[in-house]
Amino acid sequence: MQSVFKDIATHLDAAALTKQAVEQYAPGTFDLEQAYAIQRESIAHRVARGHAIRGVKLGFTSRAKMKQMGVDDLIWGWLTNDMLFEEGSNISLSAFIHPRVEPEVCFLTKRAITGPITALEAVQYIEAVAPALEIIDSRFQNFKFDLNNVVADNCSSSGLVVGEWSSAFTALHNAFVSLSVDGRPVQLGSTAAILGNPLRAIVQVSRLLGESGQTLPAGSLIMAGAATAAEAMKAGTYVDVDVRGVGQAGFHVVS
Ligand code: OOG
Ligand code: MG
Repeated sequence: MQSVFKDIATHLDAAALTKQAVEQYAPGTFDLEQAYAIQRESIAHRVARGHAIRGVKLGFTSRAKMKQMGVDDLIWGWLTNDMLFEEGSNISLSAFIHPRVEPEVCFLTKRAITGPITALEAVQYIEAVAPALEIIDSRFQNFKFDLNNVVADNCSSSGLVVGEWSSAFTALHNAFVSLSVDGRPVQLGSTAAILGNPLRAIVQVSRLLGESGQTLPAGSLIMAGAATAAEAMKAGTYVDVDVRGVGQAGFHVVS
């Protein structure tokens, strides 16, 4: 890897660590393939600090998210165990730059994904599904980025809260989703907004892993992408997601 890309990975990793937003890179600084290489290098920094890889996340799997952020391509990034927060816990804004929260579903794999799988096979690879909240925190100023920048920044990944696991796979094709703040719904949607059915996230992940020559072990998490736009996190509130027929998950935002 060219040292200029190594430096970008170090710079983005430092932005996450110090919670200082940085400027987006100018178009042409790196292409999409180089952005994924920068992403992997920034994850290597986390792993070197003792954090284990726990799975992957997809981004821009719903129109609502594409529209909110102005990016139309599906993206993927890595989840590490330092991103996991307990359901119902207090999550401090001080751990982030300008965090937002969005409603998702999370899968737990039961078999290693080592090559492309079809939609019909997807469920055979899944141990369980859970309602989930993703905390995204772009390392870029004003939460603004283009496709290559957000990919290099590990797709804004910064935290997740996962509710109770179940095998409610059949509910997923069109489950009502609500994101509430202090019990008041702020974003409403359906799991159908996520690739038509969030189970397709498994298919997409298998394809992307295959293309990049990587595999995902059994027991990994897969975040399918948000069903609705994200909301800024505010101290003193309680945020929760309800995925009807699948369950609920929430956390307290503290300063
Ligand atoms: C990029 C990450 C997108 C999703 O669920 O669509 C994403 C961002 O919006 O900052 O996580
Ligand atoms: Mg997300």
